[in-house]
Amino acid sequence: MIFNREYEAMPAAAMKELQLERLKWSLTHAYNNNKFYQDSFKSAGFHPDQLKSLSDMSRVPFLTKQDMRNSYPYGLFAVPLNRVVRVHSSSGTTGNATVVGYTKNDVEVFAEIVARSLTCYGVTSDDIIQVAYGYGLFTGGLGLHYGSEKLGALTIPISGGNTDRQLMLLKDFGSTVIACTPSYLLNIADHIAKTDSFDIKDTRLRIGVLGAEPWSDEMRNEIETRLGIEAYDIYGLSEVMGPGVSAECQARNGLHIFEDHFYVEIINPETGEVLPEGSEGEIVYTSLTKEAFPTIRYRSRDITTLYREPCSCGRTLVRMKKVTGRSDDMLIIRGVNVYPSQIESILMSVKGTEPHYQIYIDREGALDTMEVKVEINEKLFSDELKVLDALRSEISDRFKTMLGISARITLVEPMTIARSEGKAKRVVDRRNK
Ligand code: DLL
Repeated sequence: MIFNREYEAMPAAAMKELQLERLKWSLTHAYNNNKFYQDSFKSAGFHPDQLKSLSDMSRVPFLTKQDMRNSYPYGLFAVPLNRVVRVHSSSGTTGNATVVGYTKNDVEVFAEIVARSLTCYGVTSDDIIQVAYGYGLFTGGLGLHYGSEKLGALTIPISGGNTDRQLMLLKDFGSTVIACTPSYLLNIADHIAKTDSFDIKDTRLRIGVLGAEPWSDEMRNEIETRLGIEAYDIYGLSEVMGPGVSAECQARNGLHIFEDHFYVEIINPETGEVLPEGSEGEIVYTSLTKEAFPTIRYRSRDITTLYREPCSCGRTLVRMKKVTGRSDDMLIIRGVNVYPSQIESILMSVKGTEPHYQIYIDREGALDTMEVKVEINEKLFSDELKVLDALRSEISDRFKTMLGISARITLVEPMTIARSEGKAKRVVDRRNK
């Protein structure tokens, strides 16, 4: 099933034409109605009338997270506040938070792209969707909520946390779909394993709509095996809209980007140069239809690859590879670049480990050190010391051969590592403290 065949299965040439037409509108709208864009276009010597083809986009200046912070709270809005009906915001752990706004029409587009995403996974109006992403300023809860309603599914707005209650509703309300972060779903799976009176087989759960943080294929296997469900990826970012910028389909080969609303480019994160399709790099977004908060050439910091081979699902939309990390999350350990998701893949490929881990980076003298704490299963923990030693060396050998770095591996008891109800905090970098 395809929610909006007209756009999702549009021939590539027609999509390019549509994008060019919408880009002209979006750039002109940003330029005419927002001072930041006007100044930044002018200082780059660019006027929206100069956009004649998609390749002219490389002349448009980038928008960065810092620009957004500097414009706190409403400096990047391009409509009067009385046309804005909703705001979301990302937490400001460093500096100001970013605030994003939506008009009535933006809210409608947001709901549609989430409904399209749900349809990608095979979810229909017959489903019962337990929305366990946080409701509030985070886009996850309300984003999934309105998308689910748009699809016509029964929507349960439980929000994140209160795991006992999640289990109760899973059973009593007959939820067939759960939407939350992958780390929270694992947390729920652990809870189920500890609760004698609860058997997942007594529920109707069949699909997980998981995203908001990187998660590996190994993590997917673990979730699917433990809960007997299909786990699908949903991606998005508040600056661009929220969840539903792209979604995996049942072919499970990358995520389709809803190109009638977002124009994407891949750039070299060091130089800003646009790279040909098929190259790995930072994905840059330009909104095509957003009214309240246009995002023009926004540098997401997310690293991925785009490709256009035909997909068996029938969608013609460009696909992006699963995002395995942000360029900001990349750890440089003694000169070696490592993403937390690579560490996750290694840990999960070793038998006996649990999918809960945390990475600690320190500096001793001039040298970076890395410690990886990982939970191991209960049975192993009570095993002899030499079994644990063997496991530790197996993990540490894999780090050396696969990543080229040495790490101190600490095996810890189940339930030692803090659990999340939203995005997991995997890395504790203590180098500049
Ligand atoms: O996390 C929106 C969202 C909510 C997506 C619910 C999916 C589900 P932000 O809080 O602004 O928005 O964080 C955006 O999270 O730039 C990525 O680095 C990361 N991210 C989001 N989805 C995925 C995913 C929401 N499926 C940032 N895989 C993005 C990997 C993801 N990383």
